[in-house]
Amino acid sequence: TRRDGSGTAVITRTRAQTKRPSLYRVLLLNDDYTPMEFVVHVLQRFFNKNTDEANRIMLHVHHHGVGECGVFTYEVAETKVTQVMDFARKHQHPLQCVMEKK
Ligand code: TYC
Repeated sequence: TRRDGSGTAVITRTRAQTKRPSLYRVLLLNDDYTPMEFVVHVLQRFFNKNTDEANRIMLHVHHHGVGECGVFTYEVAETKVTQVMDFARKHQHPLQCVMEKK
């Protein structure tokens, strides 16, 4: 126990190791209407994928229904989902982006 600047008692406990943050997958979902080029652009713009990787992920989603764009901490994953959903809505595409705990 120590006292802080105002004299308040502060109790701290030691821990064996600091906890690593939980990780979340950000996923794109397939639909019948969003243009393939738009999905490729999203992967390049928000997930920093090169042209080849963006096309590979887009085609994976197109054929399998869902695919991984990246793995992030909670706040970063949440920000990516919001950015993609806002961008899709702005362009009037039904593209869906979601996150799931790893
Ligand atoms: N299925 C869409 C089409 O044929 C392309 C598409 C791919 C849409 C991936 C969404 O997450 C998606 N135009």
